[in-house]
Amino acid sequence: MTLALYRYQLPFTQPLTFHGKVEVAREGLLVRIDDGWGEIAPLPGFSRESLAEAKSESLACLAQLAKGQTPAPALPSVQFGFDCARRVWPVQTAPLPEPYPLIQGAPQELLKHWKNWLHHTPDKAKLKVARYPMRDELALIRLLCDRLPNLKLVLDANQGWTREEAWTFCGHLEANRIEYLEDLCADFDDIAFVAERTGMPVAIDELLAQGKPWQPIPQLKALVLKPTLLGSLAHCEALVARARALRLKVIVSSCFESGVGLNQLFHLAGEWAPDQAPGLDTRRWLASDLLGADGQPDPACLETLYLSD
Ligand code: OSB
Ligand code: MG
Repeated sequence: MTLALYRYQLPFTQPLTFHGKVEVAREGLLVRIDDGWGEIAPLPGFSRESLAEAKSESLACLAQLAKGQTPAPALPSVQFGFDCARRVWPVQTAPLPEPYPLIQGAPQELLKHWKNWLHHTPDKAKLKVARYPMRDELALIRLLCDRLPNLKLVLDANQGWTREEAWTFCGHLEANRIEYLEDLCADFDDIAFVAERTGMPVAIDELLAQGKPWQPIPQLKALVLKPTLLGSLAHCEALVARARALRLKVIVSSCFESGVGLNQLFHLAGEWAPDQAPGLDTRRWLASDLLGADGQPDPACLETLYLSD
């Protein structure tokens, strides 16, 4: 049995902010179990575990595997990586819709240079909100909606608003131009309060990963699933089943994983939500990848932390 753990670091194309933390590169781990690979990459600001904690739990799990035991990791990113490495991946059949683009940057800059990027924007795109002054964010939304009449926007507040702020912001939006608003506030009660009063379609993402309570309300349209944060594939699959029963959309979404994790997320999106454009446009923000020409992780990009035999 081949068992291995590697570390990687991939620079971002520009510094990105995760819950106030500015990061210039993505760091993570790859686990190998025979010919199966998995990615373990806690996202600073989003994951509760650090990379160091994920590394020590991964090493402990590999030691158990080496002894013929079955490891049961507790950290979400480690659960996801080990589940992927041990999974039998069925051959993908149906094509998946293209990921919708993730537009990043300061509204003032995006507004200044709109001619360079706006015409590349398809009918669904995602914008982060609750980061800059509300009037700048609203000006950018107005530009997008005016110039692209077929566009529907996904707006993600990353729990950044109080219910009053969310209510004020939503008062300036046209519900029919909004695909949904992700994580308006930190608690579902506040999201429901705003959604019920403004009629805005909403979705939950981080709230699910945090294990916070939620209920179906008529304005709830989608569950956004980030397996790196949610953990085991069984947990993700239970949420997919819940979404199906409630007729909610499932959006499989990434946490800036490398090509290894992203390809697996594409695969999972094809199985769990074949008709939905996935939230996998994070690849564009990584300056390089770990995959060689053969589609396998390139050893030259990896630092070996553990290798059996
Ligand atoms: O807020 O949904 C988020 C990526 C990393 C951390 C948080 C988020 C994201 C994304 C991924 O937005 C892309 C997507 O969901 O479309
Ligand atoms: Mg989100």
